[in-house]
Amino acid sequence: MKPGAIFYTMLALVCVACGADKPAGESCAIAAEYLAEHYPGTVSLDIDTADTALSVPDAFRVRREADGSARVTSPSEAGLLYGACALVRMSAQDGTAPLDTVEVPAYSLRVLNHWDNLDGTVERGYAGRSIWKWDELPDKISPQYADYAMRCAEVGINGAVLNNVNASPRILSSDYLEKVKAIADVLRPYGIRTYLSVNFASPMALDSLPTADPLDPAVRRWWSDKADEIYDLIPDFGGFLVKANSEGQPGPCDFGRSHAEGANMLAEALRPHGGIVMWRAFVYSPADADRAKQAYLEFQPLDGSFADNVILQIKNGPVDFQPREPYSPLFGAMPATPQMAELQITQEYLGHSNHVAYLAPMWQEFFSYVDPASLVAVAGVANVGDSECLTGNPVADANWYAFGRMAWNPRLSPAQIADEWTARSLYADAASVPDSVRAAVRDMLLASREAVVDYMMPLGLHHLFAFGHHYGPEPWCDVPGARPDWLPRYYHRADRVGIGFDRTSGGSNAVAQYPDSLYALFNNIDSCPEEFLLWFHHAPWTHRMRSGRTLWDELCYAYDRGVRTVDGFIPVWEAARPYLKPGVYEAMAPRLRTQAADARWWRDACLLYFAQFSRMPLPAGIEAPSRTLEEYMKVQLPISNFECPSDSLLNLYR
Ligand code: BDP
Repeated sequence: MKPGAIFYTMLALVCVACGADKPAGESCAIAAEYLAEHYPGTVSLDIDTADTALSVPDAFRVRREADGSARVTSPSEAGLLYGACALVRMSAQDGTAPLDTVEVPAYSLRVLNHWDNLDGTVERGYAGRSIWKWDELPDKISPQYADYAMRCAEVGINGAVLNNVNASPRILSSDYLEKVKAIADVLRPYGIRTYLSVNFASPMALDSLPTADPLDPAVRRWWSDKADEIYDLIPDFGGFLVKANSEGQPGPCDFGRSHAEGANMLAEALRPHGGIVMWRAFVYSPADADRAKQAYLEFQPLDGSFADNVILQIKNGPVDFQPREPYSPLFGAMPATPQMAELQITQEYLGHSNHVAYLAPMWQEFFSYVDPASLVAVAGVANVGDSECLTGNPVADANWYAFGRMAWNPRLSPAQIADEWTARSLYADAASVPDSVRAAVRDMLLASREAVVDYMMPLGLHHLFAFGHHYGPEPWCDVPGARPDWLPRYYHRADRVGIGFDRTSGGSNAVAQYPDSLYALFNNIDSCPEEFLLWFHHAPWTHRMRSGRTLWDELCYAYDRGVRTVDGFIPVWEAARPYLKPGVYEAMAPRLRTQAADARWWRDACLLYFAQFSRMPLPAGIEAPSRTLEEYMKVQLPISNFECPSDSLLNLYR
């Protein structure tokens, strides 16, 4: 349904959110404006604190009244805004409000993590520069802030950590806090609380304290004064996100203290104000022989020792946002510690903003192993920047949308989310799209992440990426002096016998970190799911797969399947062309060609490289590589972000 002139009549929007004798609050006004633009009928928005089904503030009810008008109720104004957005979403198919629907979010905290630096760059960001214009703030407010906030509100995202986890101490300087306040003031009416990533050594960097030891009284006072200063400016400030003792960041271990001691010190400073600490479990050191085990080894023994306003934020997998990883065994292993999942929306390891990779299936897979009820919150590393569409390309928005929808309800199906998103964002007039086109586009989205897994690193392979930019293949990569656990060979371990990382009881025994039933499943090469085979096993090239093929042949077929799948995206896109919103076809068509070319590059480079070890020929039906391994090994991409809608990145950078 299109809000055209004839439908564009908000006849009687009654906003009584704040009581009959008070003017409606700002969130309610935003909801009204949104409805006026997107919903053709009459709606009333009412605060309701008596409805027991609305068990948390963000919950809402959407109902169709006898006269055909719609009524949205919620205990909070933010809930009314979410309800208004849900009404638009739910009526998108047939133009009518649902009879009576109640929605209660799975988590009270649904937060985006921006990896934005104060110099305007975005770590692992592929959507332009930072949306936060630190140089202009607090005086100038970019209109993109409100656009961003509305896009978050549409899917119920209610928190934003503004800056990179590799945090500059300067974010806590008084000058920057004024800028943060200006952003927080824009986000607040959209139901979004503001959070900051903090550098653990901030007291030393900003005020020359001799230490950042969390047990030092002067350090504790510094943090508690800083919290007071922040809350004076931003009374609903959410709290801190911390990357400590990881990849060179300072942390409590530098002072002989534990992660719990560090987190609890910050928690104590925030507690009087109701703030929280999200403490990341993303730590690894070359100390243990298997990087995949390290977060568990470090954190599991600390179960029960964190303050109750600390949440442990754990990446979905045990290594680092690979196209496919098994879930991190830390989930569920710390029953006395609140935990949250960190998912990555930005496509650091999935083709940046050049490849289509719809991530809802990946997150659904995660939630099939990790009970959503065992978590207290979900975070997503944002794919937002200052590009016109905010996400670098218009289809990448599907992942921002899907993240928000799954943070609200992790049991939503990827297909339903895809249908909602395409109706809202892709088609000019969803009702006029033929079923065959709609189904083909949906199938393309649903197949896309698996296609990336296939053409980059199938069967449990991981981290074959080029050093630095994580875009192209470099299974051969060798950087003199680099930590071994940053190099692909550490992970694939290809040799004359076979390929894969032996994490079984006979190898690194990482498998023992999983519950018994999964331990048994993963540890045995015959029962291990084949999508995780080379994650857990160093399997012989001749290992017989369930298809009857050898491992080598299966690997070749998987790589080739990935290429063929993305080849198939191009005709789907052509068929969808007449129905897309303006500019969307043009933005994606060259990217799909790049993706198809990159998929060949991945397949050919990896297979040529691994063939040196397997010494087996490509099976029948697999396209012969168009270049030699030596040629692929010469490819150099620039380290900086590249947005590259061209026929082949490979040709550009040889
Ligand atoms: C890795 C990224 C790196 C991040 C790090 C993190 O390559 O840029 O700083 O994770 O999550 O995925 O801290």
